Formats: sequence, structure tokens, C-alpha cells
Amino acid sequence: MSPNGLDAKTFFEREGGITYNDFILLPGHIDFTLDKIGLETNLTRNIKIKRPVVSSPMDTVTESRMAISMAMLGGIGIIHYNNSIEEQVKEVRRVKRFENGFITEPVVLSPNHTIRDVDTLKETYGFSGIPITEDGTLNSKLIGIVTKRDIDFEENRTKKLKEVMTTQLVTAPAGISLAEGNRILKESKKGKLPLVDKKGRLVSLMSRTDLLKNEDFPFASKNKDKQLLVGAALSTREDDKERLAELVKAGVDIIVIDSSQGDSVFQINTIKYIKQKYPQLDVVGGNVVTAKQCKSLIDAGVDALRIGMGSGSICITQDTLAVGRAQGSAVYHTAKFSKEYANIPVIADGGIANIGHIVKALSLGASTVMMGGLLAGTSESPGEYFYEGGVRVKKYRGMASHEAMEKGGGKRYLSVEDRIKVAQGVTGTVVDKGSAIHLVQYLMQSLLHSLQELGLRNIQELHNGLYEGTLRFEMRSPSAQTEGAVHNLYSFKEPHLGLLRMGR
Ligand code: CPR
Repeated sequence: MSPNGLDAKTFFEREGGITYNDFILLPGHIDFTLDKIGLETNLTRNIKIKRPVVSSPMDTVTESRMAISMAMLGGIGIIHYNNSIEEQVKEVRRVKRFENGFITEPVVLSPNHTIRDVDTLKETYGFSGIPITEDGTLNSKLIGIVTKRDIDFEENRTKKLKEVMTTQLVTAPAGISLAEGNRILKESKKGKLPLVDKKGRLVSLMSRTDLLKNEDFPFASKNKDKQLLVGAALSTREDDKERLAELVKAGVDIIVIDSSQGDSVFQINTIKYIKQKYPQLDVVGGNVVTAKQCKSLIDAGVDALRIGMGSGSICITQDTLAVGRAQGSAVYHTAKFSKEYANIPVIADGGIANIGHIVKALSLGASTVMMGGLLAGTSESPGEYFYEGGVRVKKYRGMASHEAMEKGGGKRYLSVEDRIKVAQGVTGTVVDKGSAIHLVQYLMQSLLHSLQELGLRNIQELHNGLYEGTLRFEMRSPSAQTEGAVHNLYSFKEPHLGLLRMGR
């Protein structure tokens, strides 16, 4: 065995069925500080993002809240399609309309609503400053605002809002910067700052309570109009052409064709259709795990490929169908082929169970990683928290679990017409992980440290090292894996989430 490990070619040609846990990267030489490291990468052939992370189109992972957080951090979220066209489009629109610090969908009332209406809203939303527009909708002329002070001591709750609202308003023109808005809010000493267009119509709102929460997001993924980037999943079914048209109208930036086995005539036809009808739209094909599958989809015109079959944490494909591939081998071979054949980036999808797996996926040639389970259970993932055995959890389920298919998720598997549906995933729970913003920031900081240990300044250098043979790999025996994990402890706390784990 070589004293300095093996180059990737030797390593992956010698062994098949390599998973992320089966290998370790050997350290490089450090001659720079952390601030010299960049994480910019190609999401697709045409779209670059500053952080190599993507949230999976699953109905317990990505709707607008997750997609907004991911894009703010420099990654991207893919909105799932286990819903109606209207619902999916609404989620895409929410991301496109989002502006940090601005409430783009404020609750609005009309002058003829009553104080009781405000009381009802307060019960549901728990806030008090409500803008009043001529007809009670957004984009109508702003004529007042009703705050707590206007209605607190009013005994007659049936009184119309026009009798109590404040009409001396401090407003600002829509389009101002966050910093400018914050300055006006502070100076005005008001709780809310309505933003209006040239005709005085309400466009959005800023809130004092959000002031402190407005963090700076220097890496945010945005298009030229400063809108956040967002992707959406699509099936290969004929009736999804209508869904596609609506998603395009809503401004979606990339389409991810969601299929467990991407190398099918259905997918090839869908890719060709999209590329011909919407040539400006980037399409991610998949999922694939072999070079041959990649070739089919690249020839059809994809702009990126999604890699993984059976490695997802909720997935039972490999046990059920005996088809798939260990994720390490899948990523290495597909990334190498796609780069050499057409310089198409690949997304390592599924099986990212810890921070190290992100580094490993990238070190095998992936340009980005897609995560489901790691992001499930954050406050931005869809679904409510509940307690299981005293632990606060959220539901996380496979898109072809029986439960998700019942809601319409059978689209991912070409078995929609089947009378008996074979599940390829399970429904489970994951622990409360707090905010995805903080979690992903932690993951990205770890990634910087990891690149530094490898002596590499960016993902491009990592890939160069991979293909030039300077990045060195070594197999981990089962006992090496035990040694590399926490061991000989009765219990311990995980560093980031602070979760108590039983020792090994
Ligand atoms: P984890 O990040 O949880 O390991 O894996 C998420 C990925 O699992 C998804 O992005 C998707 O590719 C895959 N996936 C989702 N539902 C699945 C079912 Cl039911 N079966 C197999 N794979 C699934």
C-alpha cells in the first residue's frame, strides 16, 4: 500500500461499491488562511452558486421557506411536486417575490372591516399593525394603518376600521434598500413601514420586530433582477407539460426532472421537449448512477445530472428492487464521465448523513450535494413538530413511500398506473434541528475547514486534484470507521445540535 494513499483512478478502478464511509481523504499542505477559501461552484452548465448545497424536492423538505433559506445562504432549494400545479407555483412565486426584511405578502384589511376582524387576525397571526387599503387587498391604495394603540381601549369591537385607523402615515417608496428601510423605520419610531409604489399602492411592509433578525447574506443566489433562485421538480408525465408552463410563467430558474431511474424514453422526450420549448431554462436530469445513463441524458440535452439510486436515508430501493449503486462509486464514475464527455456538472443526491459526506461527495467530482434527511426536521421544512418518546421530531418521508404516494407522489416512479404500488421508501421521523439557516452556515464553515486541511482553496482545485491524482484516497476498514467515530463513551453530545447520543 502506498505511503501517501492512492489516486482516485487507481482507488475506484480497484474496488466497486464504495460508499462515503468506506474511504478517507489524506491531508494536504496548508499555506493559506480560511478566508482565502471560496466555495463557488456550477449548479448547472449555466448557473453558478456560491455554496454547493441543494435541498431535495421532497414534501417534507422543500417548500418556499426552505428554498428561501437555501438561496439566501448561497445554495438553492427545489420545490417538490407532490401537490397541485397551483400549490407548487405559489411556492415558486413566494421565493421569487421574497426580499430579505420585507414582508411581501402582508395581511391587509379594508376600511369597512371591523376591530373584531383585527382581533381574529391577531389570534391567528399574533401581530397588530395592519395596513388598510381601499379595497382591502395588496396593490390597492394605502389609506391607513391600524395598530395596537388604535384599538386597545375601544370597547365597541364592531366599529369600522375607518373610524379608528391612523391616517398620518410614514411610508417609503418600494424598491428602497434594506439598509435605507431600516434607517427610516428607526427614525420614524413606528412599528411598521409600508412601502408604496408611485401611485400610493401598497407593495410590501417592513416590520420593526424583523429589524434585528435581518442578517447579511453576502452569498445569496440571485438572478440579474436580484430575485432569489429557485428550482422546481417535474415528472415525465404528459400532463406535467401544463405544470411546466405555469412554473416558467412564475419565473422558475431550473427544472429538476424527478425520477428514480432517469434513463428512460419518457425522460429523454421530456428533456427534448423542455429544451426545444424553453431553451433558456436549465434542466437537471436524473437520477442516474452509471456513465451509460449519463450519456443518454446528456445527449438529450440536460444541463446537470442528479446522481444517486438507493442511497437516500429513507430509501429501500436497493433492498426492494436490487438495483442501484453505492453512492461513492456512483458519484465518482458519473462525474468523471460527464466532465470528460460534455463538461456537465453533477449533483450528488442522497446519503449525505454528516458534514464529512459533503466534502467526500465534492471530492469525488460532484459540483453540489443535494440533501433531504439532513435538512428535514429544521424549522424551515414543511410539517409540524411533535413528540415521539419525549423527543421533539418532525416527519420525514420518502417520495415513493406509501404515504407520499397516496398524496400523489407516485409520479417519481414509473408505476403510477399500477394497481399495487411498491414502496421504495419509508416514512419516519427526524429530530428537531432548529433553523436551517444556522445548520447550513455551520455545515459551510466546516467545509471551509475541510478544504483547508486538504490544502485546497476552492472546489475547482479539489476537482483538479481528483483528476490529476494529487488528491489522495485510502480505504477505511470497519475498525478504522469505528476508530474515526466517537467511541468508548457511555453518552455524548453532538457538537452542533447538542443532541444527547448514546455512546458506542
Ligand atoms: P437523504 O438526503 O435523506 O439521504 O436522501 C434524499 C434523497 O433520497 C432524495 O433527494 C431522493 O433522491 C431520494 N429519495 C426520495 N424519496 C425516495 C424514495 Cl421513496 N426512495 C428512494 N429514494 C428516495
